[in-house]
Amino acid sequence: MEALLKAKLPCEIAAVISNKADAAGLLTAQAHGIPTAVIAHRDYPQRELFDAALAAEIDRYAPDVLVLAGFMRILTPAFVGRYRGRLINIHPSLLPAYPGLHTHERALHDGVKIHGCTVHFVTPDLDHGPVIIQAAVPVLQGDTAETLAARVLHEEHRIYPQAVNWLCRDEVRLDEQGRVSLDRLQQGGHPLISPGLD
Ligand code: NHR
Repeated sequence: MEALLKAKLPCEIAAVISNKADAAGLLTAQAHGIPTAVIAHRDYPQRELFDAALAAEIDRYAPDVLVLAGFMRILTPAFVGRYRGRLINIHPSLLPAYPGLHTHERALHDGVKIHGCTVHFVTPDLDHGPVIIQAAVPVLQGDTAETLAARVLHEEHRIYPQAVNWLCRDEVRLDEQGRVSLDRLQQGGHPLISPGLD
């Protein structure tokens, strides 16, 4: 979230909303003069009721775009459908590899040599929404979950502002078929070989 604030995006950040009253991002938002709200999931006996309260709070601001950042509650199909094509998440793996939790530990356990992060549209299918942008990083000898997480996080802070920028400018969209279309030539795309060649 801080990386998004620093990125000087072509949009106004309407509000920061958390399900946890002690989320650090709330204080950061307040320090930037951004309105905040807490909708505590524990106050709601069912996910549908939590999501309805969350949507009601969100809709007070009538945002064009919704950005999940460290948001850890699975959202119901009704919620996701309400914001179709406008709701994105960043996940710390190269999806569709390692959906869910503890991605870095699982990558290390499997011995994969390339790991990374993915920005995707949120759909009811958890961590399987259409991919907008990904960054790959090498897994290095001696990596722990912490060192690997830090390497991935550095790239998260680069690709998430890019994805939000495209979405705010209407340069990326989710089409009727559920595919991502981007109004740009896909450039860059450098190969990553890990470990490197001799
Ligand atoms: N909701 C939908 N419908 N689809 C997605 O792709 C979502 C989503 C909500 C959150 C973020 C995701 C991640 O990047 C995300 C993607 C939480 C869980 C989870 O198991 C899974 C994936 C993600 C976030 N949550 C538990 C739950 O019962 C609670 C876990 C906890 O509180 O620590 O909701 O990682």
